[in-house]
Amino acid sequence: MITLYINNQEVQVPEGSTILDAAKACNVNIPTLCHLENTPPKGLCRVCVVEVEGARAMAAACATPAAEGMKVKTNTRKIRDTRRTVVELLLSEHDGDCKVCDRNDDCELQELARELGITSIGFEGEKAPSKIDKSTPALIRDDGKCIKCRRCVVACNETQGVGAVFPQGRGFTSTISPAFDCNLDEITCVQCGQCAAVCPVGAITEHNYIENVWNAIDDPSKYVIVQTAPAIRAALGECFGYEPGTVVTGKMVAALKSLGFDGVFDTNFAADLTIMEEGTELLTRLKNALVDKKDVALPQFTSCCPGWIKFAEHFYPDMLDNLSTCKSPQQMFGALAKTYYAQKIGKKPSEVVVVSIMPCTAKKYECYRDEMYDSGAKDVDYVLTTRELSTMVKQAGIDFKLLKEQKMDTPFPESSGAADIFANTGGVMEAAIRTAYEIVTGHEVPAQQLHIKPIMGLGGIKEASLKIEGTLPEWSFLEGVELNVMVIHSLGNVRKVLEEMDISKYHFIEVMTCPGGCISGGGQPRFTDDSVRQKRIAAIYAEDEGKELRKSHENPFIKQIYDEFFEAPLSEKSHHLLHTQYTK
Ligand code: HC0
Ligand code: SF4
Repeated sequence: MITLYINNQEVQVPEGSTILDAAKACNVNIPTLCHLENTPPKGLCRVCVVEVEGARAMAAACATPAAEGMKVKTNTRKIRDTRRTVVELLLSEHDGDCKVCDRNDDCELQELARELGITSIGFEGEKAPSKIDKSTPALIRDDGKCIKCRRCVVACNETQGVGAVFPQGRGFTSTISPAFDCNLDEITCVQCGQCAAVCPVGAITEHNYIENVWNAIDDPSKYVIVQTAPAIRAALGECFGYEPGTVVTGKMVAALKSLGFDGVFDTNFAADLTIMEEGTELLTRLKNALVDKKDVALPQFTSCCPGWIKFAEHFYPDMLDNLSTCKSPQQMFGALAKTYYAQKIGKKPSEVVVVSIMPCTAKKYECYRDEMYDSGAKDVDYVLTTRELSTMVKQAGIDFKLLKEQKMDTPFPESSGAADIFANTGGVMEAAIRTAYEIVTGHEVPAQQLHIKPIMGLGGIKEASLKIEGTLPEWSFLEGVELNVMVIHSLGNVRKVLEEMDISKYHFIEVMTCPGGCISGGGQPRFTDDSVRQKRIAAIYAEDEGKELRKSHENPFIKQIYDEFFEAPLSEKSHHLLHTQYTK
C-alpha cells in the first residue's frame, strides 16, 4: 500500500493507483471529462489538474501515479483558475446551444461550467466544424458539440471491439468520427449506444422519437399500446431522484397510463415466450445432433440482443446459423400485439401502434429491420429509451414520486422471475435452464437452487457445466450429458472468445452487447458505472426472488396463449411470427 496526503488528509491506496483513485478513496471529488473507470488513463481533458508539492507543473490526477508521501492539493485558487480556463476554452469552440440541446441539464460540461462559476466565455473564436449525422434510427452525432475526450473511442474500440469511431484529421479541424467522413449507417457501427452512454456532452445522443409517440397518442384513429423492457424498472427511478436499483414497476405503469397509452404491457411476458421457444429450439438442436446425427450448428447462441446480431453480421457472418432463430422479446411482443391482441380487441394491425420502452438504442434499429414486419405491418412502431420516457413524463407534468402503483394490463398481466432476470448478464441463460431442466427431467428445481452462481455477476466471460441426470424417457439421450454453457457481455469479450477460444465443447452461449447486460444499455440513465450496475443487478435478482412464479413455463398466461393461439413451441404459427433467420 502507498500512503499519501490529499488536501492534508492521509489516505492509503494499493500500488498502481493514481491520484484520482486516491482522491476517490477519501471522498474528494476531482472533476474529469475524459476518464472512464476500468480503462487506462488518458489525461486528455486536463480538467482534473492538481498541485503536487515539489513538482514543477500541475499534474493530471487521472494519469499521475500516486507515490509514497506525496502531498496533493485539489482545490487551490491556481487549480480553480486553471480548470476554469480549460473549460472556457472547451466552451469557446463548442458549437452547441445548451438551451435546445438534448443534454441540457444532463451535460457534464455544462455542470462543470456551473460549478466553476463560469458566467461568460472569455475567448471568442472559431467554432469546431459541425456535421450532424442522423443516418441511423438509433443515434444522432454532432461533431460541433464534441470535446474530443475520446470516451466514445474507448467504449467503441476497447469495450465493444467494434472500432467504428476514432480520431480523424489533425489540429483544430480534427474530429472523432467514422473513417472517410462516413455516416454511422455506412460502417460497422452496431448502434449499441455505448458511445452515447459515456459521452459527457451532446455530441452523440439517442435518435429521439418522443414527438412521433405524442402524435400517435393524440391521433384518435390509433390504438396505442406500450411495452416495457425488463431493465427499465430498475433504472427509470434514477431520473426522478431515486437511488440506483430502486424498482419502480408500479409507478412506471401508472405513469404510462397517465401519458395516455391505451394498453400497458410487459416485454417480460414476451421474455417468457422467448424461453419457451428458445429452450425448445436448443433441445431440438441437441436431439438432431445427438440422436439423428444431423449436421447442426452448435453451440446455439442467444439472439435477443440486436447489437450482437449486427456485430455477428458484420464480423462473423459464418456464425449466423448458430444464432437462435428466435426474434427478441421486443419483436415477439410486437408481432403478437398486432395479431393475437389486435384480433382480441377487434382492430386491424395497421390501427394498432406499438411503442417500446427499452434500455437500448439498438432496439430502435431492430424494429426497422426487414424481418420485423411479420404481422403484416411494422411489428414495433417506435422505440423510446428509458431517458426518453422520463422526458415524456416530465413534459406531461406528472409527479412520478406521487403516482399510485398500478398493474400491467390483460391479456399479458403476469410474467415470471425468469423474465425479470433477462435484464442482467447471465439472466437469459439461467431462465432457459430453469425451463429446459424441468422439461427434460420432469422434476421441479427447488427455489434455493434456481440461481447458477458461476454465471452471475459482472465477469465478462463466464461459464458453467451442468450434469443432466434423471431424464424422462423421451429425453434419455441427454442422460449424463454435461451441458456446457457460456455467458458473455460486452462485444470486445465476444471477439476474444470467437478469435481465441475453441467453443466446440459448448452447447449454449448467451451474448449481451452492453457491459453487465441491458441494465446498462445505451439508453439508460447516466452515468452508469460498476457500482450502479451492481445495484441495478441486485434489484433485478431481488425482483425475481420475490416472485412466486419464477419459471417461464409456469406462467399461466403463457399456457393460455399456446392453447388459444400458437398451439406449441416451434409450431408453424410461432415460426411465422416469433422466429426469423439472419442470413449473410
Ligand atoms: Fe433487453 Fe430483452 S433483455 S434485450 O437487454 O431478450 O434492450 O431490458 O428488452 O427484446 O426481454 C433490452 C432489456 C429487452 C428484448 C427482453 C431480451
Ligand atoms: Fe461504436 Fe456502439 Fe457507438 Fe456504434 S453505437 S459508434 S458501435 S459504441
